[in-house]
Amino acid sequence: MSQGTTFTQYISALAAKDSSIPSSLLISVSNACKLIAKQVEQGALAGIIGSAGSGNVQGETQQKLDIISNDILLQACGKEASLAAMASEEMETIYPANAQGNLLLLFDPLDGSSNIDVNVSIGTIFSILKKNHAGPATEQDFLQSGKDQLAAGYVVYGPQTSLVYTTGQGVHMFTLDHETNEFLLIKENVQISPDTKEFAINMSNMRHWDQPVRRYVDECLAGVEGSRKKDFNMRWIASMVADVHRILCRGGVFMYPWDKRDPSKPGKLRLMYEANPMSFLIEQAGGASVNGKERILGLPSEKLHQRVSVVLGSKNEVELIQKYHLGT
Ligand code: AHM
Ligand code: MG
Repeated sequence: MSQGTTFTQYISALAAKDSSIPSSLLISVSNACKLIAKQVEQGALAGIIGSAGSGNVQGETQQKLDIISNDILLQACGKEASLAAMASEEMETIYPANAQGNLLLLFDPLDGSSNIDVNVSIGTIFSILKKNHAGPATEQDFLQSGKDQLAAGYVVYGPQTSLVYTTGQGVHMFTLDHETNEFLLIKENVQISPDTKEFAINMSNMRHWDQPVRRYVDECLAGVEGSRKKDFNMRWIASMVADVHRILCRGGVFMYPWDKRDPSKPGKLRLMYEANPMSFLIEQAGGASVNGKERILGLPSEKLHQRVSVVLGSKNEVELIQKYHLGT
């Protein structure tokens, strides 16, 4: 479709040919994100900066904007007839919508919370699943493997507000036009280059990493003099949405691996509403996404707020890191 097509037109045209595309829910999510974008832009002027003084189920301090964004998504999507229930990083258990609905929506309403107060890019991540039975949804219905997602995407609130999504038919990017308040198509079928000279990881955790991650990063740092024979650059935004957006735009590898700070935790990031949707996008764009040894989209999901180690991005780089983990 031509540049400038609105997200609503784009998704409606696809749904006219393929009824499995959850077009109405996707449009509701995009509308909620426009409202969140307004709050983000206003910042202190809207009184949204700072801690809410509460904690979420993961024991993390909630920011005002975490709660505001969560409420906006619940409100905007709750009216959607096709939606049975929602689950969020900010809610302990599921939030019922319409018992007759056959879709499930998961989201991280405001990813990169530590960047809200300092005016750095943040985002909303979402994933849509099918409910596989009649009657009200249960938490168990959400525990599906990532490969069964119907749709996934994110909105990044940065210098531009951009929406990126997939329904398993490529990855498409839209940017919010403030004149018309519409997301307009800027790029179809985004592809990630298989090779890269850029990696993203929180280096302050280096002493806690496992050997395969250390080996990979040490080799990147050795540059042209080392075994990789090329210099690498490093970026870490501390907003997964912004780091993944950069990788979709110009390649790279993102890692939030397991580390020894809390050995019982499989990782920091959450499988259901962070790693799964991002892995769907990355694979659809020709990249790869693993937890170290295994493909993230193939992992069984055991609980709503399950954590996972994440290595994703340019295919050849991710495969090399996977090889180091497998010891092959
Ligand atoms: P959040 O959902 O509470 O914002 O946490 C997830 C974020 C990711 O966006 C980002 O990659 C990571 O946490 C940054 O963590 P750290 O501050 O440990 O570098
Ligand atoms: Mg998050």
